[in-house]
Amino acid sequence: MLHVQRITLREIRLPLRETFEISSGAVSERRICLLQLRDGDGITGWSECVADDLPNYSPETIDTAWLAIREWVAPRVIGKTFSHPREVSAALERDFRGHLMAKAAVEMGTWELAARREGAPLAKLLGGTREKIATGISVGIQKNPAALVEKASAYHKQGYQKIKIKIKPGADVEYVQAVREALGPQAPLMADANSAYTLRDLDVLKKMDGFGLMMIEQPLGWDDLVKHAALQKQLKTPICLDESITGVDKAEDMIALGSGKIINIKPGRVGGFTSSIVIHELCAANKVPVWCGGMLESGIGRAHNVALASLPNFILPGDLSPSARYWERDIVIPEWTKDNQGMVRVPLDQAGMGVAVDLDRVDDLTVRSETIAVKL
Ligand code: OSB
Ligand code: MG
Repeated sequence: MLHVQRITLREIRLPLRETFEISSGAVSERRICLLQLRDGDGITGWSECVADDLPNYSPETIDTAWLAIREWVAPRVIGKTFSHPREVSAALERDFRGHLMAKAAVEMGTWELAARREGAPLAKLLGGTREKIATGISVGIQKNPAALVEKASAYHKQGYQKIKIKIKPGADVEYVQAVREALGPQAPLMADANSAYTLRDLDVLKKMDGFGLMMIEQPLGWDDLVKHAALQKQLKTPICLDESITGVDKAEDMIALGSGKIINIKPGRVGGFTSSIVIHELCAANKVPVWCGGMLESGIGRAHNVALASLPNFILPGDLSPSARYWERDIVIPEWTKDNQGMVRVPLDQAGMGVAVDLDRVDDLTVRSETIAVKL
C-alpha cells in the first residue's frame, strides 16, 4: 500500500563544472526541483524534476512544473491510496494533458517510496535485470573542432562506451569528421542535434551519414515524426528519437511510420517510470533498441535513471556519466562513479534508489521550498 501524506518541493542551484551547450541553448548552473514524498509511517522517497529554467528542450520549465505539481499533480496523489506505484500514472493522466516532467517527478517519487517501504532496490521493483550499465558521455558544443577532439579523445580514453557529440548548423560536419579521424573508424560515436535541422538541410545530414555514426539523435523538429520518417529513408545512419517521444503512442507512431530505429528513453520526458516501462516493452517486441538519456540530473535523478537502465532492452550505453563529470560535489552519498570500462554499478544492496541524500548540502543549496500536505 502506498499512501503519500505530503510532498516537499525544494529548488536548489547547482553550478555545472563547465557550461553545457546544445543547439537550442547553454546552461552553466542548473536550477533543480527536488521532491521528498513522505508517507504516514514517516518513510520518505526522493525524486527530481528534470525541467530546466527555459523551455528550449521541451515546453516545460522548473517554474511551470512547480505550479503543475502544486496545483494538479500532487493533489491527485496526496491522501490517496494506491496498491502499487504502477497505478499512479493512470491517475495522473486522466483528463490531464501534458506537464509530463511534473507528473514524472511525482510518479517516480512514489516508486522510490514504494521501494523503500518494501526494502527492495528501486531497480528490482522496476523489473531491472542488470548489475552494471554501460555509459557514454554527451559532449556539449565546443568553440572549434580541435577543442572538441581534445575533449572527445580524453573521454574515449576514460572508457566511455559512447561519445555523443552535440551539433548545430555551423558546428557539425567539420567537428564530427575531426573526431572520427582522431579516434579512428571503430570509436563508438554519435551526434545529437536537438532539433536544429530541417529537411532543407539534407546535404549536411547526408554528409553526416558518411561518418559511421551509431545513430543521429533528433535531427528535426522537437515534436515531429512525419519528416523524420522522410529523412530516415534517405539515411543509412539510424535516427534515434529523443524530444519527439513523449509517450507510448509516439513510440508506436515512430515504429509505424519508420521515423527512427532507436529510442532514447528519459523517464522525466515520458511522464515517469510506468510510461518508460511500457515504451521499453513495446520497443523490445519490435526489436527497437533503447538507451537511457540524461538531463544533467543531480545524483537523485541519476539514481532513478540508473535503476531504469537496468531493464533488459536498454542495450545501448546510456548518458549516465559520473557525478564528477557534472559537479564539484554531488548531493548524494556515495557519488556516482564508473569503472575504466565505462560501467556504472547498479546499487542492488540497498532499498530504494541506492544512494543517500546529503541533506545538509541540499539545505545549503536550497533557494525556496514548499510543502504540500493533505488538506485537513
Ligand atoms: O538532448 O539528450 C539531450 C542535456 C540537456 C538537455 C537535453 C539533452 C542533454 C544531454 C545531457 O545530452 C545528457 C547527460 O545528462 O549527460
Ligand atoms: Mg537528446
